[in-house]
Amino acid sequence: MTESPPAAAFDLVVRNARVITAADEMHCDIGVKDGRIMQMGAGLAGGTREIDAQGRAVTPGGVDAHCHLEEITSGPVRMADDFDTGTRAAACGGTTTVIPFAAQQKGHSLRAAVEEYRQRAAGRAHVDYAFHMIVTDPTPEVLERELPALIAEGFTSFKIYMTYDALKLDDGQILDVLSVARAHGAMAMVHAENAECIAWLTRKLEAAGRTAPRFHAVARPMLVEREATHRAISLAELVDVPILIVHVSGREAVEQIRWARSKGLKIFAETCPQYLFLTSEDLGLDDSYEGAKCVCSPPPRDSANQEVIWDGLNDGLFSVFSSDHAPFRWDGEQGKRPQGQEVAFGRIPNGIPGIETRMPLLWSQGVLAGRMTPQRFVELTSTGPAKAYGLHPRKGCIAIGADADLVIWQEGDFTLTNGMLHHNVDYTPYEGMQFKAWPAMTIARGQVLWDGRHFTPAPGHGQLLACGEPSLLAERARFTHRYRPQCTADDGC
Ligand code: DUC
Ligand code: ZN
Ligand code: ZN
Repeated sequence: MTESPPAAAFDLVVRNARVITAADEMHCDIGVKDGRIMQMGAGLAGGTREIDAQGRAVTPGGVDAHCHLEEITSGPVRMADDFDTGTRAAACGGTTTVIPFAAQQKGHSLRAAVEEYRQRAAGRAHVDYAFHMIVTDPTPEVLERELPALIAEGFTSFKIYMTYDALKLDDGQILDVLSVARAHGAMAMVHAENAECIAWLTRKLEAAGRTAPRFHAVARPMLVEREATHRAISLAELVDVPILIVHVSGREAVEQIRWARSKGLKIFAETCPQYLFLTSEDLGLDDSYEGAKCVCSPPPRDSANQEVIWDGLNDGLFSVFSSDHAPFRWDGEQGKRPQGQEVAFGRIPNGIPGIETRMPLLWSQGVLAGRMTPQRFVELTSTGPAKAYGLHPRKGCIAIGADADLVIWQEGDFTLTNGMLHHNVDYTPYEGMQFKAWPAMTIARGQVLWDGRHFTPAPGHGQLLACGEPSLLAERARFTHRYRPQCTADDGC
């Protein structure tokens, strides 16, 4: 009788890894069983699959906590990436968890938006995903029933807009939704730009015939972001709730956030690659339409502001570094040239692709260029977002019990072209940029999705994650009033 070989101790062992976490660095093997990290140490027992990391850096898989996939848009415009192509690109760039947005349509229910978005994603995503909600119509039904129930079900963050007609809330509505965040333990993300100032400037510029893409940045100067950031901070202080200001672009908003923190307010912040690697000059120096490729909001600023963002990334101002991937194609009817037309800047779809380049850009130009420690890189791209949105410690760390979401980094200089990318967009704003590294391998819950050359599709491998209470909320803001009208006797404040 022949004996069958002993079962391997692990499904996968990654050997000889230079493991980098938000706090530490260690050389060890990582043993994976049933999609989770089961053991870490030297000389682990065998795995069904063995991967030799050869001493290369291994970081937690990225958590891209701000990306737009298959979101409903107005008019003829459509987002180019869905849950299939968007999560494929994410995986090839080292991201193993994405958090896109289930957007409420004004006049419709928030619950319906979440359910519809759940259907769109089901069985299609290659990496795990959670949803933020976008609250555009805070009716009593939404405030009193839908939002509390959805938060309890694991949708513990939502975005509110201070601009865009189809999305924006007024100050009273913002106070209402922030009160729900406080009472039920959700993280409110704020898009802070002053809608009236933008509308007024846009009218003036268009009346003067200044309609080229570069005037997008003129219509959204830093003061409109500064004013709205200050207002959002004040509204959060009034309600006594932490908030997270998304896609902070430069000095003026940064100053407001530093001021708020100096008062002890719990104001968190996110920034994105476009504020490190693009400037307003990328929107055009003349009236060429090419600059539409880099139209996003807030717009990229200048090189001095890029330095302010680098400082904030390194000194702890920012907790989260996201892509704000908002994919619109260049060619065709549904993207940057709606119905094939070059349109005035105010009608150019806002957003740029970046889900795949987010991690390699920051690893190349931050860590390998000596501008950021590898630990800070992990904090910003993985651990911080997982903590901000209630996914830690399952996501965002390399630790026993965590999901086996891993990136093995390969160093090597190359020039990026869009043809190397896996999104469904026909351009990248980073065309021609020098990179120093790219993921040699991306592993999502123990499964190799990207091996440095090939993507192995795994539709349905990505699962919808229920988020817990964001751990960043654990520290409450300081109380500002003895009498707080938002409190009722039984809401625990
Ligand atoms: N700005 C946003 O607020 N969302 C999508 C993309 C953008 O540029
Ligand atoms: Zn936004
Ligand atoms: Zn966005």
